[in-house]
Amino acid sequence: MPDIKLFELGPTRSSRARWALLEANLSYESIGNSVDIIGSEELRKVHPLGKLPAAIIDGRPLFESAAIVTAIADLVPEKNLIAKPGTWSRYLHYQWTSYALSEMEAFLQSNEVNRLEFLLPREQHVPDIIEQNEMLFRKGAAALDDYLGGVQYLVDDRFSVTDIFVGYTVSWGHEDGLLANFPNLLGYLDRLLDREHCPLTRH
Ligand SMILES: N[C@@H](CCC(=O)N[C@@H](CS)C(=O)NCC(=O)O)C(=O)O
Repeated sequence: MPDIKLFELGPTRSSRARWALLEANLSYESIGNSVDIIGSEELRKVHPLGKLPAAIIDGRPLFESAAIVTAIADLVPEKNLIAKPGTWSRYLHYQWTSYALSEMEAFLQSNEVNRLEFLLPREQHVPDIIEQNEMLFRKGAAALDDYLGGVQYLVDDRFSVTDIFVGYTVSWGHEDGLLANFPNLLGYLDRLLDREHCPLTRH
């Protein structure tokens, strides 16, 4: 069994890694689970910005939730949680995780940074950016909604860690009230929420 330590906290993006570990049926040591872990010395040794999630897998540090869920899925090839390395389907995994991060989640993150004092002091907020972020998120979401009109899941039309990653982004958009007019995204989210280990919240 691999030795896995996960720096995590509740519903943050670390829940992607926790969900992948549960689907993989891999046990792990949970580190943190308190807001004090963010930015701590201990976490900075693994993630240079002190953000969550971060993991140590067989002694090797890894950060960014996309990298962590990919590594977890590759630990258990028999579970079919990700397309095999070197296949076109694997490139589609990278395509959709990169797409969700850059064309959708980046705008949600910018909104959060410009709303919460916890992340940035109020005097550094740029409230005018929020409307533009919502418009750009919807643009990215519209293309994903179109794609999900023809399939149930993103790669090879079967559940994989690609859906764990992208599902979190879609759920965050829903929480921010940005999924009106995207019925396929709402249906996709429902399918993910029906899964036993899904940590996402029904909004
Ligand atoms: N792209 C990163 C985002 C990491 C991130 O921003 N995590 C948040 C929690 S959801 C965090 O630790 N925020 C604390 C901060 O920004 O200082 C990932 O997907 O792992």
